[in-house]
Amino acid sequence: MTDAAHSPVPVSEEAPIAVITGASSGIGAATARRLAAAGFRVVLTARRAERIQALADELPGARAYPLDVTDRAAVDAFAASLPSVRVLVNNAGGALGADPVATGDPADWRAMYEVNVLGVLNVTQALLPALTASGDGTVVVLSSTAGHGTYEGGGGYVAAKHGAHVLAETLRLELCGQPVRVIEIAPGMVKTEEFATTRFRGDAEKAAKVYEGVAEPLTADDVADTIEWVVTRPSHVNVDLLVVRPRAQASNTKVHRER
Ligand code: 8X3
Repeated sequence: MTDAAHSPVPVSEEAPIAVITGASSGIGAATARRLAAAGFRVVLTARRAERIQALADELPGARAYPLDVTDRAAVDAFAASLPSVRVLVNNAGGALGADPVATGDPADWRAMYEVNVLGVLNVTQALLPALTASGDGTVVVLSSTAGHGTYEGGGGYVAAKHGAHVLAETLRLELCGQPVRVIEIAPGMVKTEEFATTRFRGDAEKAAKVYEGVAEPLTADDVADTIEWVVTRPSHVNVDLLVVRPRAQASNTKVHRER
């Protein structure tokens, strides 16, 4: 990134800490870049250590911490390593398969629930004391438009993202009166290097079909832009839910494709 919005700014030792999960690629990596440029000390977590270290090396004041958000003991150890936390961006997640409910693999459903729901629960629970102690905490949950409506073949991903949505809504109610806001971002079609490829287990042809003929799917940076915006609103402003889709996508099932 070389434009003014992304040019590095010096980060002081006192700069607030923003933790980003799933920061090794896509929306997580783009968010790390944006929040670092906005003056946060970013802590990048993901399972792939080399990737987050390489990105942390690029960003002033950044730190990488290899982490599997589904491993609660590891998440607790991570939380204990942080001196303070102002912002948590729960971005780690993903889809596995696009099978009908009738034939979907329960192991896929379980894995998606683990990362998209229990992963958010683990990290949020572990960091909540520090977020509250900051006196001005922000929890961001990256759900999906799949958390607000269904589609054929959505299967376990739709179910899990509904879980993430409900977790965010419930937490907001429960924290009302405390200095922590809970923000949900629900992106629609975002073309990242890995989301669809992972969903279709490396089948590049199937992955490409997701975006076929769509003039401009959202980019990871489009979503990171919304995350930067919600996080940098004044503390009393809570953007409960932000749904963002490309112009060519009017709903989960209505997408304009140019032939
Ligand atoms: C991704 C959106 O439409 O692939 O979270 O479920 S969709």
